[in-house]
Amino acid sequence: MPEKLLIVLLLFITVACTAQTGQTTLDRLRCEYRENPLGIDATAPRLSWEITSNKRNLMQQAYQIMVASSLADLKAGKADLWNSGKISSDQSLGVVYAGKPPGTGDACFWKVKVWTSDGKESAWSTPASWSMGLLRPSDWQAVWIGMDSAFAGDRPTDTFTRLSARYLRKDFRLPKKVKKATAYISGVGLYELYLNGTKTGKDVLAPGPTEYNKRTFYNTYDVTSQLQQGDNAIGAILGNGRYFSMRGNGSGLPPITNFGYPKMICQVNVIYEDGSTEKIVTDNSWKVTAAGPVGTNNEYDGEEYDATKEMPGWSKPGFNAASWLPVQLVSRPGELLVAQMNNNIRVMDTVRALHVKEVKPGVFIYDMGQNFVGWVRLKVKGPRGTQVVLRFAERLKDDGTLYMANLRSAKVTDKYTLNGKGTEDWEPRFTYHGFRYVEVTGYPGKPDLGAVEGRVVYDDMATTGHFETSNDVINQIYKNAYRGIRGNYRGMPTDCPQRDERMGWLGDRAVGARGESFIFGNHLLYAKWLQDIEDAQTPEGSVPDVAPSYWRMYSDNMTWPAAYLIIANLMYEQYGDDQPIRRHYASMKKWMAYMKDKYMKDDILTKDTYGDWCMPPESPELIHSKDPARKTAGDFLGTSFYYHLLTLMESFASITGNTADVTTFKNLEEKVKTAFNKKFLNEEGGYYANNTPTANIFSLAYQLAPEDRRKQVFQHIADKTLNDYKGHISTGLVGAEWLMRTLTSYGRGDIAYKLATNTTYPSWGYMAKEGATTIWELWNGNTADPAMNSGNHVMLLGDLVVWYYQNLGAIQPNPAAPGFKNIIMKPLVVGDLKKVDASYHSGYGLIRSNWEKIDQSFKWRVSIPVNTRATVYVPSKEAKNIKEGGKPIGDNKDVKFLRMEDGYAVYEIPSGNYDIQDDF
Ligand code: RAM
Repeated sequence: MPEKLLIVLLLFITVACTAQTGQTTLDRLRCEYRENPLGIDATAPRLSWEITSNKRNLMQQAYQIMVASSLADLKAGKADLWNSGKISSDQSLGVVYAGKPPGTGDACFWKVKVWTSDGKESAWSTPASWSMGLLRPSDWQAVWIGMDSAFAGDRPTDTFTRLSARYLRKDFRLPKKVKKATAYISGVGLYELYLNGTKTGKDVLAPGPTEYNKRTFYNTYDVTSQLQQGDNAIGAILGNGRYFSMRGNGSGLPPITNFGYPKMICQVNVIYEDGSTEKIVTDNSWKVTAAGPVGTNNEYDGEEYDATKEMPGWSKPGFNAASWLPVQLVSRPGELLVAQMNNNIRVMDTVRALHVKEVKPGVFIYDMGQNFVGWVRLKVKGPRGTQVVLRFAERLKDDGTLYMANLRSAKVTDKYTLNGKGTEDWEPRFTYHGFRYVEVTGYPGKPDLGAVEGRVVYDDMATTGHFETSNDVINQIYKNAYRGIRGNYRGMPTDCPQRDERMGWLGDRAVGARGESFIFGNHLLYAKWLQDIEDAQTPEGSVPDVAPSYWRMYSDNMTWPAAYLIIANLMYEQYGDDQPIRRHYASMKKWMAYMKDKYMKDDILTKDTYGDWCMPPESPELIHSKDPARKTAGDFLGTSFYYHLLTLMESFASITGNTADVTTFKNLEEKVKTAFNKKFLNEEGGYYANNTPTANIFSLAYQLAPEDRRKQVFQHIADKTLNDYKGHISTGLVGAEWLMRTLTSYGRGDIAYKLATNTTYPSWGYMAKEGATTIWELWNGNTADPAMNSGNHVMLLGDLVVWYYQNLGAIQPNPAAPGFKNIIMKPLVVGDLKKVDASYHSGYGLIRSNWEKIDQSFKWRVSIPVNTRATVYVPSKEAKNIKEGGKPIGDNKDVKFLRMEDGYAVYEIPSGNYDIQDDF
């Protein structure tokens, strides 16, 4: 067919289809908030879709879902699993599957169509799918295998533990043609699966880390294309990850739980073309060796790889494994082996070095241009047996060599021994580093710039947010935040990625998670982490400060474990997902009761461990302030947090239908509030505790202060910040949780803007000015003692990113209609800020807010996804000059004027794109 004719034909088809669907399309079908997930174990999974349209004012009025066990059936309109019929509902997020319960391993194909408020019926969506995992323990014919002892060269009990990777393998025959093959695998600490010589999937550092003695994850992969009729081989490499401890006794660190030697379980379910089936399972016919090239691997200390020990063909059929040992059948790690519902980590980005310098003979330092997390890929050519050593650091010393002091005992050293055959490309598997600079020694000759390439690894999740303003300081800080946040996702949110710590500290995320959730689709990671927290709860009810509890820190603190409730609430508000609240309600309630019984005295919660952690200290070398005037009392923090959590529990109780609890929580709230005000409100001065901004912030943010006192209390925050702290931040991570939003909601967005754009100490801008490309652990990270001074922490961000999106960007979920079903859009037009371009991809679609202030006019382009509405605050003295699409806004029938409020004209607008302008 001539090309022109084809184009005309395609155009005709497109026009015809568009006409039929009214330019409304269904897109991004998700099951359990993932795209075509494999091996899920939710038997009533939640289905979601997005509707896009070029029409305004469009709501979904009904939907129909069809689910079939084969794609052909679904396409033919047969739904043997579920045909929901036409359901009148505007729900398009998290619709619970209500068909026939799918069985173990079953594939489910689904499609959806909707009826919209313009009276139209959409076409069916493109089909999507999911598959079930192994639902019952009896579906596992595979057993756990490994070797419960050390191999030659291992030093499992040293302070710096060393344990080589274990290679496991087996040959097998598949007598017939394979139609479909699915691998279910878990290997702890970490595994890589190989079939017939190739690695399965793109995941790295899999599976996700868990409270192993309770729960272990398995992953599911479609391996059909990796198998063949006839001879096959399966193999796996097991690394230590967080299962086999990175440190033994005597490290001076809190002891890291050692769960034991690496082990795995794997089952490949094969379906032949003729319908018969077969299972390839881990059992005692497998063999194991630790004599392969991947030697010791330790997340703190690095990985060693000896290419002279490579075993060509080890995961291909027919390999001679005579020197390998038979595996042992070993005990399972914990009670539960469950499907991992959050994505694994992947290589998400690559970074090229800016320059390389030979700082001493044979010592080459690469500057990667940014602090990031992952590793480097090494390219090298040279004689067999040559060893190249790579070390990593965040900073350099004055002489240009690596500054390692703040990494504490972490050795962060990768070693590669060449096999000498041509150009060799290598990257590690079972370690990761947090670094900007790479030191290369032992390299044969002079390495060129391309000899190392940065590999950025973090949990596979979408970047959902975009944020840019006319202010360079804010833009730079945003980039630093973005890098720091992604770098601290390691299947759990870690505090830091570089030193001998890297733990899932709860407090760091109590507020951070909310800001992060604008930038990254972190829903499933945090849902997973809430489970880690519950798994780490003691039978008595104590919740640790670190989860998974690899460091057993049960200090019975109030402010760190508060993250458990705060993040469950965030999942609800940001993603419209109430499952975490439902799942964890009982455990949260138990924790609240535990803390009350143990630490509440006269309605004051007396316990606190960390204070307002890492507030700016009085002198540059200090880690923590010693000045009592800067510190906020522990019982103040404990009680204000306890009160806030009671209000969350009250709302969780009504969400979950625990109506009796609503009153109980409410009554206790009243008592705590009374005691709090009695103890901490200075009646005369009108401030709280010792009048730190942190103390006053919480009494306002948590609505503890009596209404008639609030203005006065707020004045103290403003005065102290402007006078005592010369317009600078005075809080640590706790106070920062509500700082920017409190300043803004009390009418001093200008002070918030000052803090956000400062470049003098202490400020986020100061970090950037001093060369930071991430966020520091300490405000004085460039001068403080290296004993606790990471260059890549996110906790001090506080609510800055929330403020960027919600206030500057004007994209805020309305908790009354969670998941951005209703969006509050109230831009803070402040200081010399001329422009903000923010967008956020919500579960309903892309929300955009792009404003610009030019002289006497305010221009605002807004996009509201189909099936949502927004309450829009247009900065205006009087509404009369406001236009939309060049015409008076009042002419627009889709826009409803609600009221004037505090210098804003407030409208309700339905879905669509709007061009708003106010000339004042
Ligand atoms: C340090 C880190 C971490 C913090 C704890 C209390 O280990 O700064 O982020 O949460 O202390």
